[in-house]
Amino acid sequence: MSVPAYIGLGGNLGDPQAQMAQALRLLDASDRVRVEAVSPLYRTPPWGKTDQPDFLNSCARLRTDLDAEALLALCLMVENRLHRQRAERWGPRTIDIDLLVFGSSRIDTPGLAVPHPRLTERAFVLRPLADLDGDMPVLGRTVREWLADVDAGGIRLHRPGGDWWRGTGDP
Ligand code: GSY
Repeated sequence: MSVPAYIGLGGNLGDPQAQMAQALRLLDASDRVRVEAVSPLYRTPPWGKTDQPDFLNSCARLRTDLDAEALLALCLMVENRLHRQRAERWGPRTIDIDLLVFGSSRIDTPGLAVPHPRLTERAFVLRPLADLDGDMPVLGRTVREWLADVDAGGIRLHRPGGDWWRGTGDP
């Protein structure tokens, strides 16, 4: 388990908190991945297409011995297992899992770009990511520095702490 990897989770259809919690439990149940830390859960105004419900968003730091492509494939499997629904590109969705950062890797292939190219402009990612590792350098600045440059005004704390995703039942 050597590489720290950061993912962003979000959703605004159905029961996003339950879907994100189950996604984290499914990832943690893999013997190749450990969920090391999870940010608080935030209610965030929609970004991009604004005439849709608020999202819930969070970030998590994982440890994995998978490579970035395999971790992304696992995240997509988890989304599919949770019956992800998404009708339009920037529209509402039940669950979204984005691979944000994978160690110090910079990858830019047709299927995968890390660090995530829109990370530095999205307050709904930077706010929870700063809770996990505000001093982490990403694309030349720290997460906290990027956060200071975006409008995070509409973001509200929904569930404090890093344990909101832990359940008692099956993953
Ligand atoms: O992958 C991002 C999905 N998404 C979100 C989101 O997760 N949160 C907010 N607040 N707005 C969003 N717009 C899109 S697309």
